[in-house]
Amino acid sequence: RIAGSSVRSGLRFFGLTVAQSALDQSGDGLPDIAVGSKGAVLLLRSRPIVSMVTRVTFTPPKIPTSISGCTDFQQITASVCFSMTKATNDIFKDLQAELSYTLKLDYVRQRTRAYFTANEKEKNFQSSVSLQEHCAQHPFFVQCSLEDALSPVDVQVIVYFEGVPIQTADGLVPQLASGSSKVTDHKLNFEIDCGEDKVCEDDVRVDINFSG
Ligand SMILES: [Ca+2]
Repeated sequence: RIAGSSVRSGLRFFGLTVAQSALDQSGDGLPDIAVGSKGAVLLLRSRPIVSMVTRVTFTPPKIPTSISGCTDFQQITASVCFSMTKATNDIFKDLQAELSYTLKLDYVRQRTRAYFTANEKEKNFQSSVSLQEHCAQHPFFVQCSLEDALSPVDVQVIVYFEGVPIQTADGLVPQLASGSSKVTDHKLNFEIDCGEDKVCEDDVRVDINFSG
């Protein structure tokens, strides 16, 4: 339901008539609806819809095993990439959006093992994206001599999407598809130490010695 007052102030009898078929009057490949009110007919244009995928890779890809014996900290760089693609078959070639996103490190734990700077386990960033992949590098640190160097460090990305008005289309604003996830989880695993030959085998032996 669209209220007349949300379209233009002073409209009377908004919705008096509604065009039966949705035709593309504006010629941008997206259907429009003509809605009549007293003394005026307004063309409601549908907005281009985009989907977005968030991808995170780490360098190094796993937390090195040397971390258990280190005296300082290990730096890891998260490469956060956003790919925006069109979900509607429109004529626009230069759709843009402003993203603000939050990176949360080891967020499932109360005592975090990763941080950006001292005690800072989450941070906000901004990025302008268009219809190609945009990546940004975010270095952070993993503590040394961890008590738990087995369960992965969970990194969460929360994205807030704001479409940039299209100048050539009277300020029509791209919209994010409802199916695009705004919150994504990524895992940073520990390298498993399998000895010098780098081959991991079960090496559990139990010696039971009955005596007496
Ligand atoms: Ca249209």
